[in-house]
Amino acid sequence: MSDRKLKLLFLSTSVGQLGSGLGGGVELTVLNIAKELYRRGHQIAVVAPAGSVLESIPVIEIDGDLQITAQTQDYAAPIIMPPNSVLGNMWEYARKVQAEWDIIVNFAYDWLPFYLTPFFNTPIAHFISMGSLSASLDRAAGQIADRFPGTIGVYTASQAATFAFASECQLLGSGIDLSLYQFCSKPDRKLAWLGRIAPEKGLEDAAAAAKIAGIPLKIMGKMQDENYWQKICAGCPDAPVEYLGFLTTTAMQEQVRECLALLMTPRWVEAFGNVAIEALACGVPVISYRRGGPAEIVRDGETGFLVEPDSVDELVGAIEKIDRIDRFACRRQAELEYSLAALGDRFERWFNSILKLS
Ligand code: HBI
Repeated sequence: MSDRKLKLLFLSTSVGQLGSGLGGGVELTVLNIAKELYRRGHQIAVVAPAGSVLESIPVIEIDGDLQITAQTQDYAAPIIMPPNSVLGNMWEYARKVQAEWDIIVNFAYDWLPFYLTPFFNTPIAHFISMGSLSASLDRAAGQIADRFPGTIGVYTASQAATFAFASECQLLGSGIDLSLYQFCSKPDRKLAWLGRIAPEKGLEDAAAAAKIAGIPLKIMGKMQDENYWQKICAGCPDAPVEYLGFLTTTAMQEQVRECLALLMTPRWVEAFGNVAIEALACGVPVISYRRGGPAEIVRDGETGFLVEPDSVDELVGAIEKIDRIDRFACRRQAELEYSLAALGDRFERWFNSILKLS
């Protein structure tokens, strides 16, 4: 594989500042890939909405109105561009500086970056961070998949399968900085749930399962939909649930590592489920609906359990037999499959193939 050092311009998600949690899993993905490729000697800069922070990685902050989140729109809804679109401003910046970079890497789940691609001279790689949600985006991305083969990357096969251009997608998986997650062999009697508090994440099922199992549930993540949260509390008043807020990775893993298991209750095809590998890295088994990314991550019966989607009873059944899982096997899977080194290799290989380097 070529060891040429590349100049990579990342364009971040358009729905929130990096560090706000509004960008969900893609924030962690952008941070981890930028950190790992920077460590390998590539030149990186990240273009993101003003107010973004990304540890030691240079961020070019762009003003403007945030984009509406795609998952709150109907599939056939027209694309809405706010008056002073931060997404438009980010791509105007990229157009101006494109000659200084080898590749532009798009992390926004939006129609505009795909539409603009043929107007650029510098190659553009698109990392799609969710399954199919928008007819307009699907069409524009399909045209790019045909015209620029190999330039679309995704997390998982089940995510790719939601698109007509599935066979054109590069499967890149994910990865985390394992040194940030401390293994715990002796958990307390509590469960964890991690993620944006929003309907597509199915939190109500985790609360119901915790109530039936009679085990406290610690909830962490960005409070994206307050009404949804209030409805869960009202619907399950005496569930043993506690919302701990949107924590830093260090603080989050201090809570998660002490848990019996992480519950994952996705209503949609979760593109990956970074929270699953964060739990495994702490030695925490994952109990998840057999749906989307988590179904490709969890080794059923070995590093957790996969259950019938939307079945609270099967979540409870898995909770009751969780001590059959060896917590060392969970940590080992994270080390084998989800290290930053493995992630960096996959992304370097992808960029080199786009630049037709060996
Ligand atoms: N919606 N329009 C839009 N653009 C994004 O970049 C976007 C989104 N919804 C969710 C999201 N990004 C991220 O939370 C996921 O990609 C992880």
